[in-house]
Amino acid sequence: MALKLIIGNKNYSSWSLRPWIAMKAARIPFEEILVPLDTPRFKAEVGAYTSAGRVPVLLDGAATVWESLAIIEHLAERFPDRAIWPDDPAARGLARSIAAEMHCGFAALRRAAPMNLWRPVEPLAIPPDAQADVDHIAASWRRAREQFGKGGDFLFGEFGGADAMYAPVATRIRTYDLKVDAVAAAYVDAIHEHPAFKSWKAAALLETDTLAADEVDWPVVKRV
Ligand SMILES: N[C@@H](CCC(=O)N[C@@H](CS)C(=O)NCC(=O)O)C(=O)O
Repeated sequence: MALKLIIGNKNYSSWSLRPWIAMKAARIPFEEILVPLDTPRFKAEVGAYTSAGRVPVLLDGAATVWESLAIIEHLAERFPDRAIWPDDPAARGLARSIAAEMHCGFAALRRAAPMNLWRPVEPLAIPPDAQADVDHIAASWRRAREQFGKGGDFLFGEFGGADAMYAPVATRIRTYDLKVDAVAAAYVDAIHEHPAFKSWKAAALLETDTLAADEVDWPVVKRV
């Protein structure tokens, strides 16, 4: 039976992007089911799969998996030949550590600079705790790139689970012109050049539903 991934809006749903891009990059076929966020149908439709009532949700035969990182772990187990995590235990340990940190952390950055793919690139002043998140993320990226990233443009060379977890952060750095070092800036470019990301973003730009909470210029909605 084909895998199904339930996601929210492509412009805003950063958690949905994570498993979606992990699956596309790993060439795992799946059916995408988009349920628009903050609509009357959302709670009913998503709630039918999990009382968490949030996306993403992966349906894989008898398995229903939610939480973006749990989905990526499920995929790594289910498709062991797709190198979602690095083979080398030291690299894998770092990849899992930073992926877990993303999953449970960086609230200040997420609050100050929501993913919003249709907003034109314009600088945004973010508070010191959000900049501290950015600085720590950039340090993790530098560590991964320098120690394990020689085989490609992504954190551990080829695109993998850690890149999937951080792809939305790369968009926040780009959209709000946040201050990062040259290694992080090059990595942000690599994410934006990935064909799977380009295809997600192209679909996002066609969307029309607006979420006030994710528009930092509200009530103005700036669109490219
Ligand atoms: N920790 C969860 C976060 C999921 C989440 O917050 N998803 C948002 C969309 S990006 C959502 O479903 N929001 C709808 C709601 O809370 O009603 C994960 O990793 O998947």
